[in-house]
Amino acid sequence: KANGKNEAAKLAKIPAAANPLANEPSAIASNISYHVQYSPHFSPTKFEPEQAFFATAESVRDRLIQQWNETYHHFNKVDLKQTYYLSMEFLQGRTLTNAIGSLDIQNAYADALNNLGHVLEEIAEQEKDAALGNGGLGRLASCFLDSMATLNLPAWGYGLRYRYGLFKQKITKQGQEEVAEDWLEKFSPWEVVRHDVVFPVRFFGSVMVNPNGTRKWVGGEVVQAVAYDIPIPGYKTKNTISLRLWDAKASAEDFNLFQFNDGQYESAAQLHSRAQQICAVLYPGDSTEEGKLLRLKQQFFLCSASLQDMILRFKERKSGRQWSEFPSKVAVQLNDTHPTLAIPELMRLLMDEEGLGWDEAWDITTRCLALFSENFQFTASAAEVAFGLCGAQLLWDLISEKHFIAMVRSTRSDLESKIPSMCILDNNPKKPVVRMANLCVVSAHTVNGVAQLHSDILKADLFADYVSLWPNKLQNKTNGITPRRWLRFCNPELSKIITKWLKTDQWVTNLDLLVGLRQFADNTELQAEWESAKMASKKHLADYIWRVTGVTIDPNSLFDIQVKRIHEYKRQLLNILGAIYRYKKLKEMSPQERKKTTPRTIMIGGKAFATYTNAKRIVKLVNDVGEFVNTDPEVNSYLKVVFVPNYNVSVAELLIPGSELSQHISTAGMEASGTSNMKFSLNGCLIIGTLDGANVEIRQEIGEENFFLFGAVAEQVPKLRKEREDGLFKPDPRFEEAKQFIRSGAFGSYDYNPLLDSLEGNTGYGRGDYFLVGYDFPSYLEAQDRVDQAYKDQKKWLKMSILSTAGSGKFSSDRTIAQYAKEIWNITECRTS
Ligand code: B1H
Repeated sequence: KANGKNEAAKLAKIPAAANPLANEPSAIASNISYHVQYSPHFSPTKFEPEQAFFATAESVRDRLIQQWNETYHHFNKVDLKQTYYLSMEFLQGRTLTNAIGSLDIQNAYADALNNLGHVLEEIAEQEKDAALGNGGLGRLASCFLDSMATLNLPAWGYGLRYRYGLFKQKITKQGQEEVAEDWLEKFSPWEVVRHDVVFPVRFFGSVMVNPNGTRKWVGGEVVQAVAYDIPIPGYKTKNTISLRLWDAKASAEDFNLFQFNDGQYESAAQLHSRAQQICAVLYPGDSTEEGKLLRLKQQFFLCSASLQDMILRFKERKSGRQWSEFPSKVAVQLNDTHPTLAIPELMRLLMDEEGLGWDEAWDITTRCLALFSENFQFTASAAEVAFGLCGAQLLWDLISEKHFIAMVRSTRSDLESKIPSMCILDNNPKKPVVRMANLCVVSAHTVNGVAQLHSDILKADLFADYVSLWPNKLQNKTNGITPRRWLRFCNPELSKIITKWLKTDQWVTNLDLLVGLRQFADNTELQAEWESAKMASKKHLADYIWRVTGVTIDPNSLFDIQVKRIHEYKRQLLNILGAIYRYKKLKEMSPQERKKTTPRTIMIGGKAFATYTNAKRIVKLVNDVGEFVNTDPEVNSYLKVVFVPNYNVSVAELLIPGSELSQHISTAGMEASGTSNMKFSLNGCLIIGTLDGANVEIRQEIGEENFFLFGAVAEQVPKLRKEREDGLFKPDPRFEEAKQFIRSGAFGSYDYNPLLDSLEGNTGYGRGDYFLVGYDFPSYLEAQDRVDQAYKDQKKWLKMSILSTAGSGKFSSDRTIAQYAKEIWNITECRTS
């Protein structure tokens, strides 16, 4: 441990390195010492872990900047087609370990820090997660950036620099409490502000049409978008790409000095404070009209600034080029429908700022854009956004769907009756709305789902009419995860074993090589090593759980984990009802019988959206069940239930290596893909799950016998819901027993009735059990019995675990991104040598 003051005094005596960017521990130590002294952010007397973290990060950044700038110049010079990935979310997590791992200088940094009296792992834990996202959608964006960099692809990410990312979850007696998390409270050592990259973004105002037909959008509110870049290093390659995050700022002229001097301080700074609202928080509540408008402003801000930046780069890279070249230089990928306003904004920029005609602008726009759709529900009103930002007439002109209608009529008269539902605009004269999903499908050259099942459902249901119009527009690209963060760096013990048995570490960038582990799945030596790595991770996790919850868990019990956003369709309720049933059965057993059971530790973690009441009730229930079960001395050595607070990327990095079973138990047909299922499986964790999202493909890859399957399949779901509605469903007595136990007040005085009512049929207070928890409960319990049996045979379990890892090669985001690059974006490698 560093002794703050003395260490700081010693730093000044470390000699300057001849080459501060050399990767020897002594040069690194002197570089760190340099930053403590000459990039000071703290008093000069301290060199405690926090100060050491910032100085270490700055020294890593020096190394990154060098190759980052080279990549920047190289992309400019070679001028290949480049992909721009627009996303409202990026869930980056921590950067330090990932960066030094990618630069392949972990050991040198560990030694350098040791010499300075610190331990690398402890220093890394000082870093705050950059949580500019919610869950899977945002983490996918971050995994994709990692793969784009590693595959040396000319590609960039664009997002927003939210000051408060996702809230910090505190668990109190009331359940979940949200606290703003200020990842920029001190500063982020990774971001670089580009004072020269600033674009105006206009909101509201009006449209002036000149006599010659050209338009000018004037007035309204103009906010400056300022670029902040974060380097994204590829793994063991020089290529380092950018995540460009926009911050919103009013200009000095917008500060009303006259009003200020008149004592009207608030109105003087009104435009400044309005600008600041835009990037204040990720997902501001949208139950009010103001909230809806703010979200839309955020989306437009991202789209407008990013497109202006792309256009400028297109012009700067080569002067005097033709607009027709634009689609061969620029590919824009929209992450879900949130950045849909990129479509009318690109049209506007091309027509009104660059003077192109509608047809040419439309041709360019549609050839650049691709989208992947995440959501099944977006035809509903939630995705229909009222006009407003730039005036109905302007939007109407830009996306002018008379072209679309004319095209359908002239080529497919059989679709005439479908036109009203396929149109972009809902022609309601009182309150016209844009159907974002339709706008995307009509405008993008490709739309893809994120797992095979999801893509099939999109084609069969939501987009069926478009499929018949454009048979090749809809594609599938099954999601993936980066093996760097999600195995190599978060689970170094297991990684070492894999490298030893495969006799190469090439699997880190070619994950298909993992299949080579299959031939050793029965090997007792490998099994012993596998078991001891898992045990080490479980102990590490048990220690963490004790620190954050005060609950002691037994590393010899089966570690069973469900971590993801809390949502009714993800069915954490099914999990907890199963736990309650398990508790009741344990209670009924004799001590001898109990001894024969498989001890379990059930861990559940995740955040509930602040206004999603039922999700918050689920959080409260899990906590209450935990408190009850964990303090029952008869049972608590056979069952523990733990709610893991504040689930985020860095907590996931601890949980996943220590997991043995994980639950991916959504109602079939409702989870677009899921990506944590891939992370768990890659780390040798077995899955209990439904045939939903990417589970289907994971099960295919790792083998049916290694997957604990249960539950209804997607095609059955509508019929089962109908039966539930018609009162034809007879619930299993075990389901009734578990619910009854909650109703009895066993878990305290909190009113769980509204939650339980959601599980009843449509009669009385019942709300129909839309997510079919009751229907799937018996088969879930049976699958859990199979888990308990399998765990008793550790040799068999270890084999299944090895086969899970061995079969996870397909789920590398390198594979996903290579497919996007080839089949959608049409971009090729651009390696910086
Ligand atoms: C996913 C979202 C999402 N899809 C809107 N869509 C949100 C949409 O607060 N909002 O407004 C928040 C999130 N999130 C997830 O994307 C899917 O549910 C997962 O199944 C999928 O694996 C993931 C990545 O594709």
